[in-house]
Amino acid sequence: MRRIRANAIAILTVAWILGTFYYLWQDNKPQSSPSSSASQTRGRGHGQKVIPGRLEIHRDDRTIPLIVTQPPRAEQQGQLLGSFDEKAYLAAKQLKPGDDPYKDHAFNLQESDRLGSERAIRDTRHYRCAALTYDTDLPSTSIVITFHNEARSTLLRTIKSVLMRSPPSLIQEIILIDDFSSDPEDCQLLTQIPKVRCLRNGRREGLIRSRVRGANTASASILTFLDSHCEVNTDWLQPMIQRVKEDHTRVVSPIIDVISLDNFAYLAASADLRGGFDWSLHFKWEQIPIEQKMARSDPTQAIRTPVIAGGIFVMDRSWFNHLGQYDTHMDIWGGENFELSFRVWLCGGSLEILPCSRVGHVFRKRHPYDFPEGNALTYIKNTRRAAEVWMDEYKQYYYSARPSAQGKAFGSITDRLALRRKLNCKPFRWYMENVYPELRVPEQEAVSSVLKQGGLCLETRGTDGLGLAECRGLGANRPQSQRWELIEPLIRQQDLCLAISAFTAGSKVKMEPCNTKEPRQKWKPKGTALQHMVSGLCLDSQTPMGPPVILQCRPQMASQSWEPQVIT
Ligand code: LR7
Ligand code: MN
Repeated sequence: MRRIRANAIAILTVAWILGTFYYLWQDNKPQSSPSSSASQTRGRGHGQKVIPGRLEIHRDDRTIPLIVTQPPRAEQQGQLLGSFDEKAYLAAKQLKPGDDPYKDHAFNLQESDRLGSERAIRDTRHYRCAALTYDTDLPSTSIVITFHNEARSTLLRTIKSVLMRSPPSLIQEIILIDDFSSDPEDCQLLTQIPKVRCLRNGRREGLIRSRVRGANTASASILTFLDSHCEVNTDWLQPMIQRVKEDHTRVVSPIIDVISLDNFAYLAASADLRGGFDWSLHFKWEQIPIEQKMARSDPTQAIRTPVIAGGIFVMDRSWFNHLGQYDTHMDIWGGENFELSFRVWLCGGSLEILPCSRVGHVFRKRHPYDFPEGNALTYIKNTRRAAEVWMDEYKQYYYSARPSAQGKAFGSITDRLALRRKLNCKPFRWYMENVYPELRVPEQEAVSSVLKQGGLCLETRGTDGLGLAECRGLGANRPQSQRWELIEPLIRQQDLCLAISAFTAGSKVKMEPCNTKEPRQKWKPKGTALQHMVSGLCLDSQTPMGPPVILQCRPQMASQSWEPQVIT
């Protein structure tokens, strides 16, 4: 009897110890798979979010991710790749000893091959991004990747990073468009990976027509475009789909991190950049304007951008189709990002960069492929089409910056002009004033004019005073005191310029020696009003004979209407 009791106690003790261990183990266990949508959408106030593979420091209430995105465990591999034989795929295309590793792809192929297809990369987002939550019912997306002779290892890494770092429910399919690469198997073999489809062009089409082909076959309601040598980072997709779900007219892109073309290191890009360009339609990254930067209290907020780089973006499929997809008369590479960006802004949409979404891209210094019509001619053809269709009178600056574009063939643009009319898109001037006022128009030839208000003219008095007076003289007989030269941003009279005396409403204006860098001297036309660029206030004559001041802009008011009349 005692023996039985002793045994029972021993059994109970063991069960208790095992139970305790099980309980503790449960508590530490990752709560769901790395990419399940549930783990991404747990609320902020629901305790700490546990993300597998992420090393975290808990300090105050902040969570600072250090290392992220461990490769999936062996058992997940099978599900990820299906029947695909990765080793055989990569082994079939190996560099031979003595081969130049940069020759075929303009990046170090040896290094890319050596890396493997699923390395861990640093989570480069701001730490606050990790605390954001997204809708549980985000729509899924079709990923469209076009390529021409991409290296197998970079192409595969692009695809695997998508499968590893996206909630599976958000990936409807990955559509590869093989733009007539030399080896059809580069694409074909990848269809053994679940969700991957491959379309091969029967001839070289270029990335623009290839993407349209991909978009036309996509079945998800949202399109995601990627270059063929990317690596997506933690939670890259949810922020973009969320923004597009909330407003289908938004076209969004991630911050594009840099993958070194030499050693394939994954490097964080600055979070303070947006897309810009110069008049030759050369894309460049530029600092966010200082006023916008100062107004940004939340580093996770979207950044408005005048143009997108072009390769990596998310767009509602119906919106993409409604806006006329791409200009399919553009060839091979280049210019389509301007055309799309102008069109989106002018026809009712917007473009933004989402700092909580990060995607790495191998930036190269040269094109590793040929352009059947030549690189320069192709770029000119494509950008000329963008300028001719969208830039109205501003296209003259494109031609001054790129004189060689004049007279070069660019095909018919009738259809695109009809599209622009059908969509009732705004004039390019609107884009210049509202989206990209920082893009300065080149200095024009100085033309003298009078600044007329009703029957009166703005004139200078004494050393630095100003006022309205009866307009005097005609043509060459106009007095010097009523002659103005409007050379943005300056309003000049010989060596003196119109300047505000202080940045507050009601401040007087005066004349002082010109200095293009002086913020007090910067003006721009706003309808018939003259707006001081920094204060945002407008030149106002107040009472007809009183000294002019700056006041809140009311373009309807007669006291703010200044009609420049050229003196002939
Ligand atoms: O004939 C071609 N057919 C193709 O399918 C030529 C190219 N391609 C593919 C190519 O394999 C690649 O996947 O098109 C994609 C883009 O070509 P890249 O990688 O040679 O170009 P890029 O990275 O220099 O190009 C940037 O600008 C292009 C202008 O046409 C496109 O918009 C690219 O998508 C764009 N890439 C990005 O925005 C990534 C960030 C780089 C920046 C800035
Ligand atoms: Mn690229």
